[in-house]
Amino acid sequence: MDRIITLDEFIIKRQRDFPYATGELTSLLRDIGVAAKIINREVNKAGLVNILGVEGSSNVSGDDVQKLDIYANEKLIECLKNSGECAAIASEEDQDIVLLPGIESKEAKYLVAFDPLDGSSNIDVNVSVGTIFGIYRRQGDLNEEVTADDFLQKGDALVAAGYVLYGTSTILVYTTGRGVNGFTLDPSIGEFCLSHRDIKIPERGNYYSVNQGYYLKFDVEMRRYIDYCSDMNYRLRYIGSMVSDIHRIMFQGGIFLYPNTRKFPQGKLRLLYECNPMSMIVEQAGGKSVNCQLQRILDTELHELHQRSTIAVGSPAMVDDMVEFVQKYSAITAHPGKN
Ligand code: AHM
Ligand code: MG
Repeated sequence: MDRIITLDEFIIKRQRDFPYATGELTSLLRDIGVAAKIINREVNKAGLVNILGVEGSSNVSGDDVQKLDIYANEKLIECLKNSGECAAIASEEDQDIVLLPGIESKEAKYLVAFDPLDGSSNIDVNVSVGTIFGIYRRQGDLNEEVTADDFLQKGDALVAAGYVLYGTSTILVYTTGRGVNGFTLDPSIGEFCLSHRDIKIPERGNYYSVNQGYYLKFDVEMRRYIDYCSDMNYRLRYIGSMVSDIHRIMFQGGIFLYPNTRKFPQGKLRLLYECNPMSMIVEQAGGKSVNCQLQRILDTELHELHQRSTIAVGSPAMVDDMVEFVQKYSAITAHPGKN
């Protein structure tokens, strides 16, 4: 049996790989690991909601019951205050950024953006959900108050990114730009243990993941590509939780798509705390991630905190196929007589 390596031990070991690292990022990642354990505990109790009380009511102990995504949001913020390394957060649950109090004489260098509970509508029916996070370095003068503009950095500026999948088991996957590693929570000892070292996404796979119910609302070139996936006998899997759908693709290969629809002309998913962190992880595992304008997600300019984006992400050869399709059919649509 291999020796158990816990998340904390791994993070500290990795810090030594960076000669000038001061431990700040290490502390931040550990804060997030703690929050993930607390959120996991609560997610696992979700099925007991009828016994413990429904949101907006009081439970049997007389405590107010919160919606889980709000709970997850609060826990992440609380845990990120621990080390004092995070100056501010941006979250799907908060319209504006939230400034975190500093710790004496410390200048917090990092900003954390997250979706505390992605796919939260799955909770009610016992289907997996996730947390997504991205860590950015503050630009400019650290003595000045953080503003929302400080978060408007391209995904390429991410220092670290990760997700936690609360599934049949709970797994935390993260990257600091030197490969991707996964840690499974052992509930008996309450530790995330290294279970998936240096994850590499397969070049191709047999899965495509898209809400095919919106087929008629997609652009024609995207419809043609989806027809191609079906012709190729790729298997359709769509959980409705981006973290879960992409996690499958990380190990078995495939492509995840959330194109523009009539309802969401810019796409539905958010660039800062959904598309960018997931794209960094996939790219670090050898995959690709572009939007439906075929621009690399991590190169996309950010103009507002909750900016939406389309996305096609996954196995590199499959993203390339998709790009080729879109180029070919856009040309046909633009010049119908020429083909
Ligand atoms: P959420 O952050 O509000 O939970 O929404 C994001 C989720 C993704 O996890 C998932 O891929 C997508 O929304 C599902 O949307 P749809 O139901 O339109 O297919
Ligand atoms: Mg989300």
